[in-house]
Amino acid sequence: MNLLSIGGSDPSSGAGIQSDIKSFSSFGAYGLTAVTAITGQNTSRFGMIEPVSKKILKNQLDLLLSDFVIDGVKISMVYNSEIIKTIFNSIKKLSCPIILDPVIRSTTGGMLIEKTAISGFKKYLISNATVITPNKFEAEFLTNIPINTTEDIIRAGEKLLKLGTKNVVITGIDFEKNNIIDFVINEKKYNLIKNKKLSSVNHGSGCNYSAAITFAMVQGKSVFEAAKFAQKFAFATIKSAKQIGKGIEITLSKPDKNYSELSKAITKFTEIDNIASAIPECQTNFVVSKKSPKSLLDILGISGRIVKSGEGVIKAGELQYGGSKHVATAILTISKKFPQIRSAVNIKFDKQTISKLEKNGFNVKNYNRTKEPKAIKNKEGSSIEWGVNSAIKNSNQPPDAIFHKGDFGKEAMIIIFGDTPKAVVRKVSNLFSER
Ligand code: PXL
Repeated sequence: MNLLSIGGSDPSSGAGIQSDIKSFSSFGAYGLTAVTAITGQNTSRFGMIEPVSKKILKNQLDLLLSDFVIDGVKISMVYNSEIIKTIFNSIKKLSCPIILDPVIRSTTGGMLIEKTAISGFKKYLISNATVITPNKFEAEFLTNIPINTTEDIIRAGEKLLKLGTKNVVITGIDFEKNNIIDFVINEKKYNLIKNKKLSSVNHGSGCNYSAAITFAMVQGKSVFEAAKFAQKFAFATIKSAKQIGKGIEITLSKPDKNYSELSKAITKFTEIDNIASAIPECQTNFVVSKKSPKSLLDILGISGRIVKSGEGVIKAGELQYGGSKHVATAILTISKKFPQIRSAVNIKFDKQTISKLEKNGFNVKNYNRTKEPKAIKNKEGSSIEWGVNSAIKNSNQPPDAIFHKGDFGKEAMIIIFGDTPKAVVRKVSNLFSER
């Protein structure tokens, strides 16, 4: 997934485009940037701002848009009218989600937009946004509605919707002593998302929030689900904030261990002797899940597959949440009964493999695809759920493997399960290394 951040440079990397690159990579997305302005700032002081010329901004955007598939755009600091129009001219060609973080003022005091640019900001950018994410101050500033009650929030949200944006998320409402509340507002509906208030002054949490909602919207989540994801992410970055300079703390995202664990296991998998013989026609995916997965988007897999290449195998594609459908569905299903099972890989069906698994003392289950009810066969994606459930129905022990022998036009398959990617690759390694 390629995400483009259009905004200002913050040399402290706490906010701005530098922070977005960090956030995007922590989601496994690729971060592109177009700089609108250069700021001089550190963790104590906001210094100068120098907006870039429309010529170089246009050049950055033209070159990016002509080369990369842009899956989502986040716009933050835009500073002046010229920059706003230049951005508008580029993004009007795009059909991906556009998230606008209407930043007005930095925590350390710098103004991030000129007063004279506000009307153009509304006319060209708010009007074209999929979601805008003002905090309380920004919502007040943009609507001239002082926010003291829930009714004020709804009124401010509706006023912003009238400008053309499809959704408004007003963040950081602190009416309650111990909670912080975000309001998701669209078409006369509103929803609240609550979290514990963290009493810390920090640099970057707003940028982290809007980067996260951008990623989640591009994944296809609803605005409400995307806002929940963003609040969780921003909360975690505040919790792991550090005083890196001499002033306020910079928010930090902890690396997602699933990426490194799955990456390592995939490399080990590709190094197993004779592993090419284990790759089925439909190829192989290898997945790991977050704890208690709720949808395929909570399961990290390969956006392509593991494929044969010459005598060996290679990973074709990137690790991505939602990157696998079939193997991830098996995990989603099995984790409801055996929550400790978080990882799986599919390999080619072979009688020898099954007898070896059984000889090694592994718990092997199976299902019969020819017995699959018609209604399930006809429902896209439900075969695996049905199969896995029927395979583990009478089982009190988590399975190490589940297989089926195929059906007309359906390839036979084995899925190897484990608590971690490392455990899964060890099981597979046992099967193939001594053949
Ligand atoms: O947090 C908003 C923000 C966005 N972009 C840049 C910033 C800031 C806050 O300091 O400096 C460049």
